Amino acid sequence: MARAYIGLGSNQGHQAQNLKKALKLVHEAEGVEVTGVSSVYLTEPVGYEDQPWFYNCIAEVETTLSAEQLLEVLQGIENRLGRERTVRWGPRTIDLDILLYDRVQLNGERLIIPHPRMRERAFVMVPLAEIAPDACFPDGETVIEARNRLGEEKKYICIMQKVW
Ligand code: A4P
Ligand code: MG
Repeated sequence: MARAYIGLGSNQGHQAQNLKKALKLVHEAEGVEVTGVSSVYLTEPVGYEDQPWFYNCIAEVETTLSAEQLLEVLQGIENRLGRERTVRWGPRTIDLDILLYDRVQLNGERLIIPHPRMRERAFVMVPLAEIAPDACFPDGETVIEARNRLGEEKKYICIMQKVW
């Protein structure tokens, strides 16, 4: 059994509903159990800025699936919820990224773990630190240590909306 953290993001359609539906489908997937979910955060778009703000949250899961199998499940859910890929980093109904998978380091063509840009991103590290401050990166750094290195670039609002 592995413990993994999944980043969820939505900035199109009914964002809170999209997060809620995605969480339900993740939990219903064979071999995956959602064991925790952060608050939902309203966040300024990073990368491609000419798009609506995002709703972001993090789910903790326990899974018997390999990281590759988990990615397949997540991509199936993205497709089911109507994700269309147009602009890289552009608007999306739902984005599901594997952030951490135990303390595994992977540099595959289809899958890179830890998610390459996560440590610089407040929209990932703030909600992750809320539910898993002591979780470790493969190099031994904890989530709270990485989050505390982010400084004051905290352009987000915590919406205490229950999606789980
Ligand atoms: N891939 C490799 N590693 C992973 C992983 N750990 N988890 C591959 C998931 N996928 C992974 O992803 C492209 C390819 O990455 C996949 O085919 C998979 O094999 P994608 O979801 O199709 O495209 P994307 O999401 O546009 O690209 P990417 O690289 O995941 O984008 P990012 O870096 O996640 O950025 N601003 C705010 N405030 N909130 C956001 O949620 N999200 C992005 C997306 C940009 N700005 C944002 C947010
Ligand atoms: Mg993605």
